[in-house]
Amino acid sequence: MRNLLKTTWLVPVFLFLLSSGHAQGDFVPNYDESKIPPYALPDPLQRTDGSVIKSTSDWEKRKKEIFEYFQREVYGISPVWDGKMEVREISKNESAIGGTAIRQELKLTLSREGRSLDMFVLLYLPKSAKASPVFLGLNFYGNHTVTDDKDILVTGAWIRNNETYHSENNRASEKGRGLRKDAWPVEEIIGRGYGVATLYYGELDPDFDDGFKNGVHALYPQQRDSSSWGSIAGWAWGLSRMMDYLETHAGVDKKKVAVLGHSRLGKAALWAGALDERFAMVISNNSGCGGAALSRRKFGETVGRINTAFPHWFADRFKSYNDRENELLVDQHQLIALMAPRPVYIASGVEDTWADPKGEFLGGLEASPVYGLFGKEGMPVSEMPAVDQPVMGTIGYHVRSGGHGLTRYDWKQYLEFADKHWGK
Ligand code: GTR
Repeated sequence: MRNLLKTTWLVPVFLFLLSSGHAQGDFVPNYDESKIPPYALPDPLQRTDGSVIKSTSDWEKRKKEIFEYFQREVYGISPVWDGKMEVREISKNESAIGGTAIRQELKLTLSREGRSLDMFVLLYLPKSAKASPVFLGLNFYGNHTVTDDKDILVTGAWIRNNETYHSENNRASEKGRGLRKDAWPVEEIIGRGYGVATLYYGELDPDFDDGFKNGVHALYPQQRDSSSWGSIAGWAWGLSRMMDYLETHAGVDKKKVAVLGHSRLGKAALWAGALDERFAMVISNNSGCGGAALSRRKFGETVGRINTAFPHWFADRFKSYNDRENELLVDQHQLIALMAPRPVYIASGVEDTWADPKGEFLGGLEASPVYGLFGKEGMPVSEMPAVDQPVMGTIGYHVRSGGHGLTRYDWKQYLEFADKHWGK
């Protein structure tokens, strides 16, 4: 009994480590550049039959090949939306952010074959006679965490339990209000003439392994197979539904919607950009493994590790590449290439070694030849820039000081990148 008492305290610690995805088990991450296994990257400009891509029209065929491969083997195939969306405004403030912005909360209800799903969107637009460009991104802990604004609804959606954000019994609480405002500098974004739209990602698909019974997957309860959509594809698919709505909004410049995400949501933003070309700009913040970082480097988090810690994120087939990255016919630079010729920004944190900053940089660099095909400069440098020295071609990149997170510094670069490409 004494022995039992001595060790039972380990159980919650173990469960915590498991849920945070960093439980190591037998897995020892490599953080040593000299121990990266030898690898050859698949060439984005060569088709699987060996033919070389020389024109943008050839690229369309290659792009389809790459996209379908990612869909089938990595993220999973998501359905073409064939349901109905009902929009209800649940609040409007014509004088938000000191009178400079219009704030709306909208409930988008998706329904299909007698099933439905609610999405609560928070939207800030600058008060302006013109339609505004918008940054669209999912948030981690609910819309009420994004700003101090007392009026924002705390929805009853399933949420991860988390002491910092005051969620208990898998429900968010009032106490979480404003706790993520540093990651969402709304006032600055509005001040620069941009709007911002966000939604809690767990409303699209709660982030746990439930056999794909809830969230957007429940709208399509048909039999699943090993290539069906995982959670990342579900979050990306939800971003497209938000875009369906934004396109109808007179205050939104639908040709200038940037999709942005941090970490697992950075992976989702990249996949959303690949799935949906209405996203005119794509921003990946610290997206790491399964995002911008090259899988073949096996630096920090690996394919095997991510599929073990998060078995619900990708298509089941992706698990067959655990520890067999070289057998994939793609690597993540080709995901970035799918955005071409649209501007894409990749950001790393120098201490965020789990996400492999260098691998994220190389993901962008190796996508650059495809931008070249369009007469555009992809990554404007061939060596990884120094810390806090952003570079901005049609592909932008920075590695900032500090670790994993979406910071004001990151936003500052995104605003500048958008100004640069959208002519402000
Ligand atoms: C980690 C996971 C990463 C990253 C991160 C996050 O635990 O291993 O791939 O997505 O979570 O989303 O914060």
